[in-house]
Amino acid sequence: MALRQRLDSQIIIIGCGISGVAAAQRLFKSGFRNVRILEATARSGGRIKTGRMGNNIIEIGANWIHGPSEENPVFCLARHYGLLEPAALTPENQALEIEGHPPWLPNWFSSSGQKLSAEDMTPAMDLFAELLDESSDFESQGGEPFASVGEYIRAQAPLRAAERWKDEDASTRALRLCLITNMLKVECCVNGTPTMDQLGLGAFGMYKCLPGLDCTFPGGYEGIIKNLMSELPSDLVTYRRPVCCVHWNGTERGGNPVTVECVDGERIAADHVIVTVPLGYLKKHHSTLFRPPLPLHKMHSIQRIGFGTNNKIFVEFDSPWWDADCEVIYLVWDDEENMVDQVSDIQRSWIKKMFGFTVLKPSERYGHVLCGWIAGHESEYMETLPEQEVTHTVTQLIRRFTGNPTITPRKILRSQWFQDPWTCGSYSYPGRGCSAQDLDNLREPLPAQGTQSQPLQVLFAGEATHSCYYSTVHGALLSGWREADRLVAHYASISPSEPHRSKL
Ligand code: 6YU
Repeated sequence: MALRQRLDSQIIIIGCGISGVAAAQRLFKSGFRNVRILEATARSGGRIKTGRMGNNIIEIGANWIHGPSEENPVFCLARHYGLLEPAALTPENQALEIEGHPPWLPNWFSSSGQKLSAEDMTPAMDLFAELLDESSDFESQGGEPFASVGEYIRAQAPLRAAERWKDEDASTRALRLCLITNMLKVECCVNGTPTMDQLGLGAFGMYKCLPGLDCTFPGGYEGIIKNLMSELPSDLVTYRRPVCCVHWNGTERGGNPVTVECVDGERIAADHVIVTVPLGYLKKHHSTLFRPPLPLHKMHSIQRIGFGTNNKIFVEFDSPWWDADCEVIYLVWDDEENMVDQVSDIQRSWIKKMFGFTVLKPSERYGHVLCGWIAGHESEYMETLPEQEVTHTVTQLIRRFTGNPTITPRKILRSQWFQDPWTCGSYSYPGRGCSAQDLDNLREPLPAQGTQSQPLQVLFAGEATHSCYYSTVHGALLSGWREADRLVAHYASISPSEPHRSKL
């Protein structure tokens, strides 16, 4: 009986990002047949989005496999499909413990047009890494001296700087504090937070890093989506079909546990719905997306978990102005000793939030292309500007930091994740006061356990629902598998003597 029900159960997945695709894959493998994905846009992949800039493949969304090693399912799938370069597959690469921060070779430039020396900058990089490391420890200590990572670093850095760098001249000490400000902006991008003052200190350590040196997909990240989709039925996904309401608890006529209402008016009956829409979308639309509304504790957690913007600005040059071995460029403003990571006048100074660039490698493949990174409200403002203005501002910035007034980018292309109506930002982070309970609440299915209604009507997947790999592709993928497994376990637990109330 359970097997028959499993085969017949109607399951709708909302969203065709990696979590939705993963859920579908696992359900089909487990014997479910009536599975359908409704996707708002005309494509699969969601925040995995590969684009082109001239002849170059560029990633508009996810960039790296974070921690490519045996425990990372994205790595294992990418290896299985032959999507990675040999260097990424070596045991040495998989064994590297980088704790989320690849050991890239940097160049530093200051706003007065100077190239800064590693000797002057490395002590500040080390101090920052130490403070970030300590910030992760508060999660297991059960208490936090400050509400946010930003406040902790701002309190500790000057004390340690005064002690450690007392023999340095004042200008070197000041410049090192400016670099700490720059590193705070880097972390805004890494964590997808508008300011490190919004990143909860007690929850920061919830994120877990896997071993392995981050790697990219030479043919584009979307390759993993295409390969997964090729193993699924070709009519699985209905594109351009945004969902506007999930009616649960049998509130719609017809007696189905759930009815999914689409923007075009179509109403689809289902036994189970897996919601994979991004947290940014949920924050904006949860009050209309669910009938009856979500339980209060879930709504509060949706508010407490953060969802921020991190955008890329790709810039192509005729020739490089950075060192041949350089992998990352940090732009240090020499008036930013205060360790404040938000600009006060966004309209005039939004560009100050861009920490610098990563270098697209190898140059034989990409030519001379940099990827600028900018997070926060400054990034959201940048999205509203005409491309010409972004180009002008970036050009002025590079000329100022290099002291070379002739450098002219050949082409610029930027992402606009905040304006994307189906994403409303980039990825999630644990906000101030956030705890593991909030992530539990977010992924808790509806109706809550213990009620009399049919169980598992609405399930929740997506990167923001993963307890320790939130904000990543592997976290999203695992969340899709998790919710599919929840349904598999549910049907496996139904015994013939306890008839399940499914009508289908
Ligand atoms: C990673 C990386 N990476 C850069 C940038 C971005 C992200 N991530 P999806 O949104 O994919 O799918 C939902 C679908 O739902 C979508 O198709 C919608 O159209 C659809 N939808 C919405 N509403 C709907 C409706 N009403 N009806 C129907 N459909 C609807 N991750 O592993 N490596 O390098 C980066 C990066 C610019 C924007 C990233 C990266 C995040 C991933 O892209 C993301 O988690 C998953 O793709 C999400 O998949 P999904 O299925 O959940 O949603 C130490 C420490 C600190 C902690 N953090 C460290 C980690 C750092 C993360 N770094 C990321 C960095 C970059 C550069």
